[in-house]
Amino acid sequence: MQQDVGREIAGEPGSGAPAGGCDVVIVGAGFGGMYMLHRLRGLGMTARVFEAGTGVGGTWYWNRYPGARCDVESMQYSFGFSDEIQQEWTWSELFSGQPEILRYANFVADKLDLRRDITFNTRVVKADWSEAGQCWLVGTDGGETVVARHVVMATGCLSSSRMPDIAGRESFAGRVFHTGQWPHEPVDFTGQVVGVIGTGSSAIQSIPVIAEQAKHVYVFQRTPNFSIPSRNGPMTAEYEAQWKRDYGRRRAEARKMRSGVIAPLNDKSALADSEAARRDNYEARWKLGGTYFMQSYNDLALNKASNDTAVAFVHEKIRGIVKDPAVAAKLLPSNHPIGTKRICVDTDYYETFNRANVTLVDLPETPIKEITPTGLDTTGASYAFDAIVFATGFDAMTGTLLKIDMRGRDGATLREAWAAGPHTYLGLMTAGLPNMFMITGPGSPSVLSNMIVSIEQHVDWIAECMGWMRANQVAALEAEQGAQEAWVAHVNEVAHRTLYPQANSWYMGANIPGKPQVFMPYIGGVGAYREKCDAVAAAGYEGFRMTRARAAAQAAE
Ligand code: NA7
Repeated sequence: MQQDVGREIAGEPGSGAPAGGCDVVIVGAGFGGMYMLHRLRGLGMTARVFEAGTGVGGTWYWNRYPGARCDVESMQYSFGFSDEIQQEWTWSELFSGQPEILRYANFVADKLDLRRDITFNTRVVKADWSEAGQCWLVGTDGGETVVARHVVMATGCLSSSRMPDIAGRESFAGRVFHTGQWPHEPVDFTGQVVGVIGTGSSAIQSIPVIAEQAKHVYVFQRTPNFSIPSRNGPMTAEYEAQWKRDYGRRRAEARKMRSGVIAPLNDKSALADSEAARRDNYEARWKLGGTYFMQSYNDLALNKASNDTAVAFVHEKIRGIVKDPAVAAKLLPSNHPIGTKRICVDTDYYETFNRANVTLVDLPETPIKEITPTGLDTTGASYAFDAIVFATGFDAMTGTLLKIDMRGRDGATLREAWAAGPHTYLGLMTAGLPNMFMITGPGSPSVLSNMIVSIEQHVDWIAECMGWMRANQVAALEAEQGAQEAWVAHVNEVAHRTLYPQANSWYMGANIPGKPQVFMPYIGGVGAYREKCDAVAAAGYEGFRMTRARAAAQAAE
């Protein structure tokens, strides 16, 4: 049983901020944490934000690798809550690169004067629930303990980067990088030989840029991925004005879409078109570029035969772009349906393999034996390089949350509660951990959606919930076990109606040895999910149990 120190610190449990503390501790100052802070201020609540980095921006603060870019259009991947912000900010490209998105995050932080409530360079390492105080005691790596009525985890879905367990990894004497923890100072690969491990989204974006600079690049590929050209380009004044004139309507429309992105849909099965019509359609989508390719037909994620037609088209494109047929053959993804691993979006990825200074090493053919002081040995050859880039991904969706030692009611830990995979109610809360909210947690659309749209929806829901709790003198709110298990079953059931679970993806936890293999995000769509969350709130927070503030409970006796 945890030592309950909340009574002394917090005094009588009420529904406002505990004595000597604040209403809310927010963990993380990415887009989720920033908007949460702003909303809470609007409610007159006090909040403290803790951020491990030295600045705001979250994902866009850490992922500074060459070529890092958002695969959702900037006019859509941006905050919609403030007309002033959306009218004032100007994007220079259709799909913005990391530096510009980070500038945008800083612009928002300045505009809303957010930094005065953010403690940078500080990680939250533990959080203990005090039953007596009905509040959390939040501990940081700086040794500070903060008392708060609520905790909001705005920790991001891809924030724990992962280094693979390859023998000899520590022995490499050259420079070592991970795409998710790229240095802040410019990295110059001029004249250098670089080994890139991984061919996920981060690798696919960075390899063409590194290859422009480096003397030679060795790409170590375990699983080929599907990638669609982004067709990025400069923002035109006309396109921007079109959006800005119509932002109100378009943001509302995006919130109802499955993906939170306004996209050209096609309400037709791929099998309903003739082969020639299908080819024309795929050609048009390939020219349009980006993730819209997956919306070529309405059943690419549902029907294997339909999906196969899209696979065949992309294979043909890869064969057409890559000049050496043997290299092209190695780049053809074949062990998962297209889109069931996050579809990649690139600028000149496949073209890069036509360069004389790029070599593809197929790991299934010649697996890695070990990393050596000078490079890497596979079963086929030894490679020497000056630098290694690990583009090996993240412990997605749960990694960062589980690093924090969270102990809820009766000492129940998050780690135990999630031993068989994340169990949440609506991806917002977990039973046993009262007043602990997650922004885009597992069990919500999160990574399958436009993250900013989903962040705004969660922040609005959480802020309204906290306002409601205060107005109704509720000290604590917690997911009911039954409601949670029904939601987990629904999340699973919907996922298994699709082809997604067929891939060994990070959506399934498959990239982390020993991680439970469950489909973590909610695939039911952003619009339907929002309706469900709103209905739960309208029904007096159905599926949540409440503890009334002591004064209110006494008055009722
Ligand atoms: P991903 O998509 O998880 O990609 C990681 C890549 O690293 C992937 O190709 C992996 O191959 C590869 N990998 C991982 N471990 C190893 C080892 N031990 N040996 C060789 N190759 C390995 O991460 P990203 O950062 O690219 O993208 C994450 C998300 O960020 C992306 O989906 C966007 O939403 C933005 P595997 O496929 O596991 O065989």
